[in-house]
Amino acid sequence: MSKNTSIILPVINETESLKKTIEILLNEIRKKIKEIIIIVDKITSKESLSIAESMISRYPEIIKLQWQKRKFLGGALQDAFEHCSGEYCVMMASDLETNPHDVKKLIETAEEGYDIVATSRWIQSNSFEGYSLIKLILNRIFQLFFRTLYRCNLTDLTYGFRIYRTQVFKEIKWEELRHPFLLESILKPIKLKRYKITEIPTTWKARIEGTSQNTFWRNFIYFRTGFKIIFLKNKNLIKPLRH
Ligand SMILES: Nc1nc2c(ncn2[C@@H]2O[C@H](COP(=O)(O)OP(=O)(O)O)[C@@H](O)[C@H]2O)c(=O)[nH]1
Ligand SMILES: [Mg+2]
Repeated sequence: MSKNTSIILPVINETESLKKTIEILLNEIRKKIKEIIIIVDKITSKESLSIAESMISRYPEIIKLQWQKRKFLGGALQDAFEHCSGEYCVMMASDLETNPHDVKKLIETAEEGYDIVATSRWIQSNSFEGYSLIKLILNRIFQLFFRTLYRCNLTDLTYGFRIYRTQVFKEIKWEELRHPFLLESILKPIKLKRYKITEIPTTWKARIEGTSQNTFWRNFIYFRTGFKIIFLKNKNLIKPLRH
């Protein structure tokens, strides 16, 4: 399959890492990419916007800039997915924490016939670089707990690095505007049991520029999201059909 994938890059304060992400993607999988959507907010830095603009003027036929209407990371991703025109879309970051070299494998695996391919930092040992020990322990407990609750075999439910058949995004009703959208966007498809989902190993490396938009304490809100979705009726997870 060629030129069938849209890639979403949310940007707040990334500069060199945004540039490098795009360069790696275009070097390795240009033939597969239909579009790269850079999604930005009012708070996106001037430096980031100027890098985005210079990349767009170099690759005007592939890269697009989109201003988010909804707030926060979840809102940005939901806005961006509505603009995807590829058959598949990739959710990732532009801070190089999500390894752009793994996008090739994500696309190849999706093409084997999956609706969603997630990545996991818990398949191979030593996949985290620069992650604090306390976060590592809490993350592991969280993953084990929610994979048992949702009776699924995925090992990394909170990592926002996945490929989706774009249709999946258009069908489901999304609610979370902040980072827990990264959890909602896998739990709702799992709960619906109508999609073919798998995962591949990946690595995580702490960013070397800019800062995260998430705080340590906000990570606990993921529990609320995880519990809330298990009690929702499946018919309430799907968007009503438009006539
Ligand atoms: N457009 C947009 N991008 C965001 C927002 N929040 C985070 N991002 C981007 O999404 C990616 C992941 O967010 P980050 O803050 O690094 O979260 P963390 O890796 O979970 O700590 C980064 O590339 C951010 O710049 C937002 O509100 N709007
Ligand atoms: Mg990050």
